[in-house]
Amino acid sequence: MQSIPIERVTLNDFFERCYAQSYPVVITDVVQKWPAFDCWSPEYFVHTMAEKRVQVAYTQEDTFAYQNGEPKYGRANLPLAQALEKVLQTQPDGVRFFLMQQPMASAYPELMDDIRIPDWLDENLITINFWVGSKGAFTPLHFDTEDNFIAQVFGRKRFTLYDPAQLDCLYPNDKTDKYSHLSRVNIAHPDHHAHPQFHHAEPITVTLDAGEMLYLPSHWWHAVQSINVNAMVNFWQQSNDLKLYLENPTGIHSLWYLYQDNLLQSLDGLLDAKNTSFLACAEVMLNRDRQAAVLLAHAGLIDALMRLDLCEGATKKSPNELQNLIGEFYRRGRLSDVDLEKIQNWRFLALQTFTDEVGPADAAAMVDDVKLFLQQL
Ligand SMILES: O=C(O)CCC(=O)C(=O)O
Repeated sequence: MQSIPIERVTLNDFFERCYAQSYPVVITDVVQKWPAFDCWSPEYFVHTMAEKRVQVAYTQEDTFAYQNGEPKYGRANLPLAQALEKVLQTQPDGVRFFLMQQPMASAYPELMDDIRIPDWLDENLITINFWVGSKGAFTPLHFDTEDNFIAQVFGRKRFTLYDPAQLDCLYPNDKTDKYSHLSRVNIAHPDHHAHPQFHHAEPITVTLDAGEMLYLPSHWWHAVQSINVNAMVNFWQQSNDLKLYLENPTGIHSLWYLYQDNLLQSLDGLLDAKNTSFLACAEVMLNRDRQAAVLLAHAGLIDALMRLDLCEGATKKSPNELQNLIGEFYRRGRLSDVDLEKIQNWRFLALQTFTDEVGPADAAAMVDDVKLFLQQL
């Protein structure tokens, strides 16, 4: 399959022509201005933080893959100097090491002055990660639910990208899988018998050189190979593209991933910014994907309960404290036995969408009932 070339642009061009298009592009004139571009090297890291203990990933294969909801690679806790020594050389026993997705601000504060947080991102909303990859280390095909700005500081990486609209050719893991944002296709050795549509997928490949930054919009599928020993920093920030979750097949698939992670509550800010609600989205979705409508309606219920709790003076709870929250409302007489039963049934319907189809009448009734319930809450 021929790969589509990717454009290289200046930061000015990026803002004038590219950012709004949600299409991957390489920005050429950002990372070169960072102090890190001049000073980072494996020796510099050892010199700056030799004794710091770090979690380094290792595997017997090239690929840092997952199977049956578990990573197939291990993690060792080592002093940085030792971890880097292992990253620099493939070990005689074939084991490969990768300093993978290290939370930079908390775990590597001494490196923060060497980088520049892009001023078009919101410092309060971003996650910054630091990566040092060994030659050949391979991150298998997956998507993330955030926009990604990937800054290559030294060394090179090859990215293979697929548009989120190509979901049907990319064989994501089942919705129930903890890693449902991963593809089952090993793109280095595709099994065309098991994944016959994969050869229709149209990749975009790009080699990111030292000093370049890749803009990878949220939900774009990507697999990444380290061409040589390299260091990179990436910035994740939630996309402001609500339509993705309501219209795009990968965006819709990601609703189940986010539901497993946080009962969809991470979409709350995006919905507020777009002046809409989970319930309004659920109504729209009934005609497009009623399974997603059920999930959104359930998220709307949770959102309303959490907002009510905040209004009543409680501190913000995490979605996994939901059961306590419901119990608390019940004890205070805010919810009746009938309410509890309804809430339980809606939760079951939401869970049913992971494995079975919810029928059209049940989905429509749930969206209506949750709406009515929230009006009376
Ligand atoms: O660099 C890698 O190996 C993986 C990077 C990645 O998947 C990401 O930044 O989302």
